[in-house]
Amino acid sequence: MPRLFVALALPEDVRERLGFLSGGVPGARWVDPENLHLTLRFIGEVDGGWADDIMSALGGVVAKPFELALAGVGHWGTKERASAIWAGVEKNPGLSHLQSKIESALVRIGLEPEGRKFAPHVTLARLSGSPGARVAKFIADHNLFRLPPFPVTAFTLFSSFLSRGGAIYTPEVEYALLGP
Ligand code: 2AM
Repeated sequence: MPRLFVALALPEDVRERLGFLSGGVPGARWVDPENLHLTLRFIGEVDGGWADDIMSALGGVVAKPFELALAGVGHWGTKERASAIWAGVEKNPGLSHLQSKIESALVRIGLEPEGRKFAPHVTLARLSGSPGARVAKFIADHNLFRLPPFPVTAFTLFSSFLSRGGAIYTPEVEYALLGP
């Protein structure tokens, strides 16, 4: 059964520039640039019938395109026991609106609500046993990280398969955001 999640795919130049951040943290498993994305809603494993309902619910989401700027870096966990480092997002009402539309569409068809507050981020690396001082240095070194805004004109339903080489993400359906 596939694991599903809803995310923003990132333009190639954005993924490439995020890729330049990789390095300098022992114990970090850096996400391949082609796999970098911004999760809007993790769904998890679902069986076939659900997948159809999910696809039609997502197809009913109406939201406008917006511009998105990635900025800042941060980590999950304490510095001494950090589990991941990520790039952040500048405050973005268009993104929050889209995420809440997706959340309510999925809850309406019967998925469990996501209990956690939406914290938009692009995971750059997953960490195990990374020294706190090196995590702190990474955060300090990239304190001023910011990419020029790019247009977001669609969101994507991805499937995720865990393989020996790590997760493989496949875009399954792309949903256009509608003008003006
Ligand atoms: P992450 O980037 O913060 O690790 C595909 O696995 C995407 O879904 C990832 O971006 C991951 O977020 C997110 N994800 C994976 N497992 C999750 C879970 N149990 N709850 C919430 N999000 C999850």
